[in-house]
Amino acid sequence: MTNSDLYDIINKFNIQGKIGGVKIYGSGHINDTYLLKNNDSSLPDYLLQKINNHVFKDVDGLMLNIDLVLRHLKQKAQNTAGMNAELNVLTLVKCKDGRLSLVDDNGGHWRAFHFMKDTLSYDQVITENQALQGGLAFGSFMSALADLDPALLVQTIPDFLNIEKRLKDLNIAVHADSVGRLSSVRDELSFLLERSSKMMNILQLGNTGILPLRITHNDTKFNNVLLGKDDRFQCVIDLDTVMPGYAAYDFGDAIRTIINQGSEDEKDLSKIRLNLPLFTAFTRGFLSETSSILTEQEVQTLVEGVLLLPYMQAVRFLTDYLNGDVYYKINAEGHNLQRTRAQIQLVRLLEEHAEELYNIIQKEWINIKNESSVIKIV
Ligand code: ADP
Ligand code: GN1
Ligand code: MG
Repeated sequence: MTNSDLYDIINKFNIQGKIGGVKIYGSGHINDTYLLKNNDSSLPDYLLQKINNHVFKDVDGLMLNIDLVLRHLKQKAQNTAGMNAELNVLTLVKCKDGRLSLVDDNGGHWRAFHFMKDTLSYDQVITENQALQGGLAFGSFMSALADLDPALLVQTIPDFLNIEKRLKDLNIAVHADSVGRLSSVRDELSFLLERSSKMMNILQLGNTGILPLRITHNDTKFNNVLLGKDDRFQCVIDLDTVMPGYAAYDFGDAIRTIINQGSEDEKDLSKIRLNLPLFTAFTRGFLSETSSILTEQEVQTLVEGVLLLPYMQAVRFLTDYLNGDVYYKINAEGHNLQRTRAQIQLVRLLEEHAEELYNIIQKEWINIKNESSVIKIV
């Protein structure tokens, strides 16, 4: 994509001022992101994104979801002390023709947001405060959407976190073995298949109505929260997968990136270690923001989400590896296998510590419930 192509696209958005510089931005695996620097520093910078329409087939539906969710969140922020609709909720920039996204001459789909000044996102969590802030961010996001009907949102990727469907896709990839990689992944495959039935529990509890379907983010890795001054959480981003889901999905996917001392694709598996203080801090933040909406059953299943989400990620990475790397961006041959191995190692450690994690969640939950009942009595 040349700079002149990019400027043709930029000029079709309702952008204030003049854009003086464009740079590739972020570390996402799906979309392409650009930071647009405004020549006038009193006007906003912008974030332009090319939406991956091989992954998101219904871009119009996706943009309507995002617009609806942002309008709901902005209204909530306006009515909440200490919140600011401009700073704490993403602002979508429409096209000059009033549409939410545009299609370029090559069929590429584009959208733009205000760039949140003086914020950072982290691929890796360092401090307990950051983990706490992540919990507050994703917890308040879920709470603020608890009164919006999930049926109003389209499924931007059908069965996105449906583990039964993900295992079927893995099975198809195994049988096709389209690029001849199956013989090199026998150990990883056995590890995943041995656990398949036990990983169905959340889905089954959801299907029988024991777990409520709510609006969830579904991609709560830690770099999808922007932190501002003093690492205070400012804003939840990356809303492409906001759709109906279960609370344990958001809790589990956030913990996947927060508790792991190594990176998501760590090559040296000995570097994958659990950081329990970070887990506790995130749990505290998340539960304190969701204590008035979560049911006891949801709290009971949070630890299962912690096991399920890295497991599902391993299933998805391995499927993509077997399919010849057609879904996630990769930086080298074998990257998806390396990611699979790192997630499997994480699942191993999480299984060993599952009881401890469950006890931490229970302890935090009881403390928060006690605190809120004391406040009510007072
Ligand atoms: P992806 O789907 O590729 O992960 P994101 O929407 O998460 O795309 O954006 C990629 C990165 O760009 C984020 O991790 C964050 O660092 C940055 N970013 C995204 N939106 C904004 C924004 N509105 N303001 C500032 N930074 C942003
Ligand atoms: C992708 O776009 P990004 O990098 O935030 C993926 C998530 C995975 C994540 C793993 C639409 O998220 O589901 O959890 O990679 N998004 C999609 O890092 O598949
Ligand atoms: Mg992202």
